[in-house]
Amino acid sequence: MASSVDYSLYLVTDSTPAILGDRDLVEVVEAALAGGVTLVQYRDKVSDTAVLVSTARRLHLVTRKYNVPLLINDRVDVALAVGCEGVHIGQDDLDLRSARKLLGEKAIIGVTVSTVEEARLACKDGADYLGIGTMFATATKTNTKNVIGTAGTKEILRAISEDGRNVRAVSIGGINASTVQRVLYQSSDSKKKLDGVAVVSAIVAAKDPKRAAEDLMKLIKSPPPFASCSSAKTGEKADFGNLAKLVPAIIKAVAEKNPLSHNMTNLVVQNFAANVALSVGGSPIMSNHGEEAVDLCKLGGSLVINMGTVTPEGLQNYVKSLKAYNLEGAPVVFDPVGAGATAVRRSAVKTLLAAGYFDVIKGNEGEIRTVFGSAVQQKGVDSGTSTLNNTQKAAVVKDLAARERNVVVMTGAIDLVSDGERTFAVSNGHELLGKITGSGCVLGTIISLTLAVSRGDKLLATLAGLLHFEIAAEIAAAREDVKGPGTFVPALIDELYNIHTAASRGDLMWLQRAR
Ligand code: 3NM
Ligand code: MG
Repeated sequence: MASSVDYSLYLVTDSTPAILGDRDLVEVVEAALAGGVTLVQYRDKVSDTAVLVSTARRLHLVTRKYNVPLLINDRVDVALAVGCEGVHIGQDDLDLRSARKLLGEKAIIGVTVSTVEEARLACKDGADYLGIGTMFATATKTNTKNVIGTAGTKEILRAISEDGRNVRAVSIGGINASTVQRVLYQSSDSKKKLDGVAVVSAIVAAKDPKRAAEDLMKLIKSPPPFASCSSAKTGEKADFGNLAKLVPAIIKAVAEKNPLSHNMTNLVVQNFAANVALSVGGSPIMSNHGEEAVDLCKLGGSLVINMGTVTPEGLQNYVKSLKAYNLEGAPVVFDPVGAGATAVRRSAVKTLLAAGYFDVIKGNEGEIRTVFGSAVQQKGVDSGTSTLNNTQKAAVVKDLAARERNVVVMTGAIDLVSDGERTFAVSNGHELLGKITGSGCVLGTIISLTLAVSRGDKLLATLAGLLHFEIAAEIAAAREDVKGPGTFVPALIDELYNIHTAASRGDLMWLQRAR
């Protein structure tokens, strides 16, 4: 029994008025079963034992009708009295070994874990599955110990993949129709995927629990819209030369398709970013109003979220737009400007990573390391003093990209790019880029345009934007009329434009500089 359980859509019940309302729990569960729920846990922290047993008996009648196992939260005695299929125990409940002794080998026993240590112990003690949480902060259970997100969940999955018994795993906490696909996509490690998700309010509090279960199941069974912009196949060789050959076609496609680049960017660079987008053949719109994203995301372009002048209201607008673009499967670039400078910015990074999926994250060393989770103190938006060599930087970039299942760019004298499988160092560019404002920001804008026309390989799209920009900077800096940062800016815009027209003509001279 335990090994054949389907964990895809795991309903955890809640009988509190705030979630169940005045409906009958058994009716709600039956509707959810009709909608395709594959496993049910009766969770009631307040009722008397007699009520628990009688409700569990009624629930067991309907779960058996649907051939779905019923587990009881915490109460091994109730499970024994009812003769249902098992229990789910938390870290503060009866320990797993004792529960197993009482219930026997055939019972399904799951354990709540929020750390690698708890997960390892539960595996060792013979858990059938782990409820890994808390994925996102949730009003349903406010006393949870750790909000671990997709990154923390992935770490636990990686740890339990080392356990030979193939312990199963579900994620819990704040999972609903708008988050479920990303949870499954970003949590999964190459060696161990989530077997499913556990939800309370997304089904129990839904107006129509059957429909809610059906909708969730559909989402669980299909890849998220943004996965169409998928990265490399596992094990693919990183061949810079071969990839660089594909770059001109992408720059040409930007010129031909004139895609939209929706920038939610800082006050300093709006004008510069718009000019740069135009110079490479894009169609810029500077809009910081989150409500506009529902229309803009449908226009075939992409979004840049640049938190250079973040405000509380701005952050809410970023979240709205991010969700709209994710839903549409349209690419999003994240520029975590000054991420390590203040507590507000570090917190904004966390909020945004929990709110949606970024196809590309681009920043300097301090920013990327902050997004990765290192304690880095940035001064203003500068990178801060570097303590890493290039090999270490490349490792951070690769690990972050693997964790988020996206592409990460760390800019610097040498730019590092990775999709978690293939990692490249690009040494084009010029130091004058560090003497003007917004050079990193406008790179985000260019990458948004190459991503918009090349969704098949995000790493290639990112590399195309990066080479276009860095080589233009190199050519501009070498011009006789460029005397310093002031004259460099217009020259850079000109050379971005020149590469764009050269690529359209099929002239590839500029690309010979790629290194
Ligand atoms: N356990 P919803 S979170 C029962 O983190 C429970 O261990 C959690 O409810 C944990 O799907 C949670 O409504 C509640 O967010 C999940
Ligand atoms: Mg418990």
